[in-house]
Amino acid sequence: MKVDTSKSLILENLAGRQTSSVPVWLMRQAGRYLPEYRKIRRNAGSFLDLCYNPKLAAEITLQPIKRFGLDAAILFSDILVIPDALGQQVSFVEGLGPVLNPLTPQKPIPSNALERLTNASKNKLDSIYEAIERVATEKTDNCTLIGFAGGPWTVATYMVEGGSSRDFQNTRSWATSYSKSFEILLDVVTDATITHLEGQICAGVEAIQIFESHSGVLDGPGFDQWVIKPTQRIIDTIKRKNPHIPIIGFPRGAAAQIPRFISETKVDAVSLDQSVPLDWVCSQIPDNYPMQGNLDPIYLLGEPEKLHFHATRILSAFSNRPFIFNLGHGVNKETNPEMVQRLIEIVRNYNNCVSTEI
Ligand code: 1CP
Repeated sequence: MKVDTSKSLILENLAGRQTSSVPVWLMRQAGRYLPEYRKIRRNAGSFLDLCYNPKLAAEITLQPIKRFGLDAAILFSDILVIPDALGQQVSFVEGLGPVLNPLTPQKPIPSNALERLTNASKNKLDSIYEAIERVATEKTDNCTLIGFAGGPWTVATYMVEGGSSRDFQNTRSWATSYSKSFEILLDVVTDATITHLEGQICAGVEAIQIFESHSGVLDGPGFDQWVIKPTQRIIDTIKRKNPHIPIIGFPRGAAAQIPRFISETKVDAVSLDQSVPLDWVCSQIPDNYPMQGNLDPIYLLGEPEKLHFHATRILSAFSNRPFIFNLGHGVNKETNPEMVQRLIEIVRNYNNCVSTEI
């Protein structure tokens, strides 16, 4: 049965209750494709300075809500605040992306890294919680505030590669050749992630997404050990204290491992990247299990007719289950905001057509 609610469509769907309107938000909905973001960014110093500025981070979080009226606001921040908080300095270089001084099996994470979380870097994380408090007081009830963290595997790839990577060779090689010391690193990142997510919940986020963006490079046993196991620990720990906060997993590239990811981690919903075939996933996952995704963001760069065709294809594939419309990955920085506006209208018009049919 589809329910109507004046409150959060996102929270209803995450609770497994399909709503007559499909809610929509977009990964990386706040960011460089928006002129109002670029304006703030130009004057703000470094990217991390911006993440740690509560007033500006709150303002950027709300920019796409003000412009498009989306159903969720995702906190403006980054998954790499965790290595930064653990004392591994992170910087963002124009045209290159994140740069870190890489860890190696010979130069692993310092044994006191977790203590840093409670010392020097505490103020930085506190500034993120202050941004959440600001957004929580400004937003309306029907706009759900989503907090997030990277999956420990994905965060560890940046800590070991020293930045973005194509094949993650150093991380995979450390994980397979020196699995004990790699496990220590993942444990530290997992603990820090739990602390950070709990801080976000205390400050007022209403749902959480775990971005495991680089999970697709692991084989079956690697996926079990380095993705499923730490995610299980995060979810078990968070749920013990906060059973009411839904958690969305985004195991990008996990393909056929998605059903196992769901059943073993007990994540409340999954976000699907664009490579997942919809008929296959719908046949594998129970009808009342909430899913999110999976439009290829590339359609936002192309012809409006194609955007309409593919958005409608996805809406119709998920028309009989709890579903949150989203992209398969983040909005590209070259995207024209008018195309985002069109996409949201496509979802809203589809909702209206379906409800007049009933
Ligand atoms: O110069 C700039 O303005 C920085 C661009 C930027 C922005 C806007 C980066 C650098 N991060 C962000 C924000 C961000 N990052 C959000 C904000 C909320 C939103 O609107 O969605 C989120 C959720 C993230 C998460 C994130 N950061 C991920 C996971 C999602 C994904 O895209 O796979 C990853 C992998 C990162 C690392 C990162 N941050 C930024 C860059 C350039 C990178 C490297 C990406 C790569 O390795 O390809």
